[in-house]
Amino acid sequence: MSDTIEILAAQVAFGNRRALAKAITLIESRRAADRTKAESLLAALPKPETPALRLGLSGTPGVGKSTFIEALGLMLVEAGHKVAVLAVDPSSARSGGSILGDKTRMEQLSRSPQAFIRPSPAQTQLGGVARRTREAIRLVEAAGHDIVLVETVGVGQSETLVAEMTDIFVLLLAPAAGDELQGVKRGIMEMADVLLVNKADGALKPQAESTRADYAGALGLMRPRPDDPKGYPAARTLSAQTGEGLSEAWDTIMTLATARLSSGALIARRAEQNRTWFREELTGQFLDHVQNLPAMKSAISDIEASVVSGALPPSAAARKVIESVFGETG
Ligand SMILES: Nc1nc2c(ncn2[C@@H]2O[C@H](COP(=O)(O)OP(=O)(O)OP(=O)(O)O)[C@@H](O)[C@H]2O)c(=O)[nH]1
Ligand SMILES: [Mg+2]
Repeated sequence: MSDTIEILAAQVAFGNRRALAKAITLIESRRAADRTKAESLLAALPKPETPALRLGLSGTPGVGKSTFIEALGLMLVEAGHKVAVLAVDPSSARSGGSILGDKTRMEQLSRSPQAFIRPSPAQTQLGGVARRTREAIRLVEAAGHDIVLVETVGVGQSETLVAEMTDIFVLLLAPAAGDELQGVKRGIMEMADVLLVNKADGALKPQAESTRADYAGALGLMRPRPDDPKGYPAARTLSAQTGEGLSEAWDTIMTLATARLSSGALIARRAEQNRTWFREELTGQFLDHVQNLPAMKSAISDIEASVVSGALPPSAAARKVIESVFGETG
């Protein structure tokens, strides 16, 4: 390992913010030489003494995620925690507007020396986003952040991705008119451990409460997770803007976290996540490796034209390529 990587690892572990930012830039890089360095860096990091709490947070645009993170983050920092906020946005829809919004909405938190906020880089591949975020979690934990928030905009597959790398998944919702469940997909509801109906303030307060009751009813119909304490998944109301209900929401999250930690469920979940991560890395690296074999490249270019012209079906052509490189696959 090179000296510079060893020094960078030590600086990250010491809690140096510039080193942390630099380390995250390194793991985000798609250059092959940087990947090798990133792997050495990750290997050189010390394990945190106590596991940090990894929280996933999702909610549709405008529901109040940034406002919530700002309020919660400041509350936690005041209580002596070190908080990291990472964003997952595979669609890279987070254009100028949102980043600008985040800068103003998380203004105080982003100025706190006890907080570290890293927006999502523009990335196209879901796999790349997953790797980058998991590795960034490792880095911020090594830097002493004991609470890691992973935020995602409620679109498509990103919730699954975030739920698969966190200990507890929180879904932020808006007060709904009528008894509609806001078209929240069942799969997303099933992933949620804590549902928080935000904006329970002013004129919206009664609506937020009835929305909470509707969701609580829907949650009651779903199969509880056997290891979780009674009452979970839970639904609460809060106002990220006024702070009302914020500490109760945090208590709801912490009660579950404590229960999962003492029952061993949290450690078991992480072990399973490590297994999934390893399998995904294996598949990804295997693909990269095989696709870059010279024999593979030439076999592909030999056959591609006949697929394009319609002379060969794609499936048969793919099999032919693989057999020509690796022999009969049976
Ligand atoms: N009344 C009320 N408004 C809120 C509350 N929380 C957030 N808002 C407002 O809702 C709007 C959106 O808030 P954001 O925190 O930017 O929402 P977001 O989920 O981060 O939005 P995106 O980043 O675009 O996905 C802003 O105008 C906030 O001021 C709340 O608790 N009560
Ligand atoms: Mg936001």
